Amino acid sequence: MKLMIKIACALTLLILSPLSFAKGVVVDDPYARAIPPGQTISAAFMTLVNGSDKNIDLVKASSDSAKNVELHEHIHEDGMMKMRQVPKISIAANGKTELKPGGYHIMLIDLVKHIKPQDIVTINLEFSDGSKQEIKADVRKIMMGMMKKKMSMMKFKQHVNPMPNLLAVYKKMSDKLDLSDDQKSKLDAGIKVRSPKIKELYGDVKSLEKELHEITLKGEPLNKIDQVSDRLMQARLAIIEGKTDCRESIKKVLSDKQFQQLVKLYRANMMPTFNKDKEKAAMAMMKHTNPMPNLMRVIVKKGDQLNLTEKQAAELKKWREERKPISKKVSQTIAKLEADLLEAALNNAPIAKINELADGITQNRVKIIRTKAMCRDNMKRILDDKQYKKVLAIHNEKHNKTMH
Ligand SMILES: [Cu+2]
Repeated sequence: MKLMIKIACALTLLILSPLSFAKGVVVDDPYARAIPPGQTISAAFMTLVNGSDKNIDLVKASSDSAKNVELHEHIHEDGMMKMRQVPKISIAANGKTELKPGGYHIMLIDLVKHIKPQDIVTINLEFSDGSKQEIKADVRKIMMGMMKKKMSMMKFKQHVNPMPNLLAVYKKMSDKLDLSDDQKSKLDAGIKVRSPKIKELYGDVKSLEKELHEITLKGEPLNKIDQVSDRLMQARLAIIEGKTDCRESIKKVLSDKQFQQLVKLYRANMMPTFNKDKEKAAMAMMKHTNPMPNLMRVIVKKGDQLNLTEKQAAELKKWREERKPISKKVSQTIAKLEADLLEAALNNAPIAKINELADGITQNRVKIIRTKAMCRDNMKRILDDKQYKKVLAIHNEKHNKTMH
């Protein structure tokens, strides 16, 4: 009898809430942006998946967490990112539409209470097919689209250039330097000449690292990897050289006192910040020092998909345990040398000292690339063809996902 009641209740619930088995749109991973205290506007994001063979529009959103809820999109206008209200957000038949920072979003205006990470915001969605859904968006800390872009550019610059960016101090706080017009125009002229060259070198590093990654996966031999690695080091060295040159010419234009002030401002405002989370910092450092694909990670994380024999598993484990501390140490050495280089450049060390440190960095960077290339070959030796191909497939799937 009890069971009957339960079933009856379940049926009533199903009939009362057609949303629970709505065939139309499925909402995936809804979340809202955490906001700083005092702010009353936030936004919600999610992926809308349309499982039907008709186009469906999201036509309305509401929430008891905000007095006013609007559908928005981001657009580029006059070189600026702007957002504006839209009457609907379409989801193509059997397709999906992603609401994400910098794109479509649901704007939560006049929040009735402060929302912070780990809170839940309930949002009601209405679709053009007449269906309605209540979703629970968890509140997360996320960066704005532009901010994210800027941050990733900054990270990339730190990745390529271990030298202090002294000209940034001039660009951002020249009022604190007390420069004459003549000095300013000389610095401006220097920037105009140098900046495109450095930018080009940044681009070279980016494309060479990509090439290195790709040819390693393609199975190119060690000597080919060495060649690309060599070109990569040339580009990296050219950046350090260019930046050293830049420091020298700034010194020529500024008085000693002004230069000291410039260094002081740099130290106070622009020293690169490293991650406080230790594990994340270590991961970031590995990425910073190693442009090669991390195939060993596939073995560690997805080894169960590879049908490894006991012997293979043991061999891989042994190799990994031997190598891991070595890679880690080389990576730490690079980090240390780069920190030394930054200090040397700021402390007005002679060019010979800078070159010495730059050489040390280069040698260790080459060492990491070599080690990783050999790691690939050793893995190929231990695994059979099919298994190795599977490793590549898993790696590529993961890599392509994180690249987008
Ligand atoms: Cu908006």
